[in-house]
Amino acid sequence: MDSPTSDKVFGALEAFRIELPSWGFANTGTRFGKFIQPAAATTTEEKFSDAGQVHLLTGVCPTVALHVLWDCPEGLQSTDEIKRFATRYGVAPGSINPNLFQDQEYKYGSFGNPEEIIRRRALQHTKNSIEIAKRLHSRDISLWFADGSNYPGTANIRQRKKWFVEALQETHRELSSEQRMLVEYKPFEPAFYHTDIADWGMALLLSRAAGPQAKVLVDTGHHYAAQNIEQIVAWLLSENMLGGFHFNDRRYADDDLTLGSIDPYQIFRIFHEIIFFQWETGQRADIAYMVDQSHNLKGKLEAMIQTVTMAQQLFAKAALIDAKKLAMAQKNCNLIAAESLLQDAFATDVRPAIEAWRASKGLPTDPREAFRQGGYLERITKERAAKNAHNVSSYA
Ligand code: RM4
Ligand code: MN
Ligand code: MN
Repeated sequence: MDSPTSDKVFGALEAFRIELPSWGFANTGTRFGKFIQPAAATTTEEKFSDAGQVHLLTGVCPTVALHVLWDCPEGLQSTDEIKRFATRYGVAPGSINPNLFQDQEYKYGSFGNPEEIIRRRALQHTKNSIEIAKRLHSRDISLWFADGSNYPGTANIRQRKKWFVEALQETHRELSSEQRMLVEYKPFEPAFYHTDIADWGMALLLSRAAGPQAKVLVDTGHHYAAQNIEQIVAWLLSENMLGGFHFNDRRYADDDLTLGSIDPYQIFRIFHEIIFFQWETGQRADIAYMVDQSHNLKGKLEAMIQTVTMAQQLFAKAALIDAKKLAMAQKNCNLIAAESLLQDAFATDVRPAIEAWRASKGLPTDPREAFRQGGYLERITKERAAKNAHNVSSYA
C-alpha cells in the first residue's frame, strides 16, 4: 500500500469513534425465545466491564450507550455507581435512552397515548432521563418510540402528531445548552399499521418543531428494503439535521445483524456521503456513531469487536475516494469514472494499513484474536454462568 493511501487511512481512523450499546452485552432474543449465553452481562457493572474490554482491544469505543430502564433501575440514584463503573472500566456513559415502550402503561403508546396521564408519565420519564444524562455528562438523549397502531381507524394520526410535537418541545426545554436530543424513526414494529414516527421526513419535521438542539437519528435497520439510505443521509447533512446513527445490518427489517454482514457497500456509501460533505463544506459533521445490535447467536463481545473493525474498514475505504476527482467526474457527467472512484476505493484492502495504525497506538493488530487469547471470556463465563442459568426473561 502506497504511503498517501495509508496516510488517508490513518487520518480517517484518528477521527473515528463508535459507541457501544450496553444492551448488546446482555441476554436478548427474538420474540420467539431467548438464547441464554453463560457469559452474558447480568448487571450494569458487567456491561461496563464488557464494553471496557472492547474499548481496550480496539481503542475506538470510549463510550457506552445506556438504556435508562435497564441500566439505571434506581433512576438518578444509579448515577453514582455508573460513574464508578466508568472509572473502573475505562468507558464513559454515552447517549442516554429513555425507555418508553416496555412498561404496561405504554400498551397504546407513550407520547401519542390517548390518555393524558400516560403521556405525562412518558414525559416525566424523559425529563428524568435528561437529568440522568446531565449528571453523567452525557450529551445525547436518544429517543425511540414504539408508538403506533395495528388497525386502520383505531388511532387519530393527526392528533397523535400534535401530542408528539408538544411532548418533544417540552423535552427540548429541559436540555442544557450542550445537550442534544436525537429523534429516531422506524417504519414498523411493534406497530404494524401505522407508526407515529415512521420515516426520516417525520423525524425531521418533529425535530424542527422541537427546537434547534433536536436532530434526526438514522438506524440503518429502520428502512424498507431497497430504500436509498445514503440519500437520506445526504439530505439530512445538507439540512444540518443529522445527529447520529444506530449501526447494524438487515436482510428483511429491523434484523439488528452485524454491521456490513449483508451489504457492506451500503455502509461504505453512507460513509462516503459524510466524508464528501465534509470535504465540500470544510465543515466537520457532528455525528454520533453508535452500534445498535444485540447478538444472541454469536458471542457478544466477539461480535461487537467484529462490528467495530468492520466499521473502521468501511470508513477507511470511504476515506480513500478522491473527492476532487469525483467532483470533477460528476461535473463532467463522466459516469464510469465517478462510479469507479467509489468501486476502486471499496475494493482496496485497507486491513494492512489499519493494522499498522493499531500498532502505532500500541493496540493489538488483530483485536478479535487478542480477545480469544486474552482469557477474559473464560473468566466471565465462569463468573456469570450460574447467574445466567436463571436469567430467562429480561434485558436487564
Ligand atoms: C428499537 C430501536 C431502538 C432500540 C430498541 C431496543 O428497534 O432500534 O433504538 O433502543 O429497538
Ligand atoms: Mn435503534
Ligand atoms: Mn431497531
